[in-house]
Amino acid sequence: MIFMATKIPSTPPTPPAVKPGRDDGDAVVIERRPQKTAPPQMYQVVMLNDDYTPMEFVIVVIQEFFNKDRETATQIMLKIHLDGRGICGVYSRDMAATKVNQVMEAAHQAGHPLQCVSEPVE
Ligand code: TYC
Repeated sequence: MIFMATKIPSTPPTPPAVKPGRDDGDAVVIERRPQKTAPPQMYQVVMLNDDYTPMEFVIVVIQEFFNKDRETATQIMLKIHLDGRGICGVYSRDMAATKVNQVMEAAHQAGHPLQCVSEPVE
């Protein structure tokens, strides 16, 4: 036969005394572990300056393929023109490669030497 306690004890059990600053032995320690899966490496699509591609063509390409408004596209184009290179967008590796191909294909079709590369973000 199984007997079970049916009464609530009149005095609740007193917790064991814990010396300040000491572990009482029952503490649950949750260890902070480093994240197991690193976030995916992202890639920036960098456009390069040249002396021949018309500024207007670059602006339109940046608007079309990188979804920038005309104002932003113009600023990016001018940065490339002045600095030699500029970031048009940051994407997953596949998407960055697609953007590079789209830009290179459009430039080739139009007969411009515009160059574009993708590189891992630091
Ligand atoms: N330097 C070009 C010119 O003066 C304009 C240009 C800007 C070309 C950006 C390429 O990625 C580029 N016509």
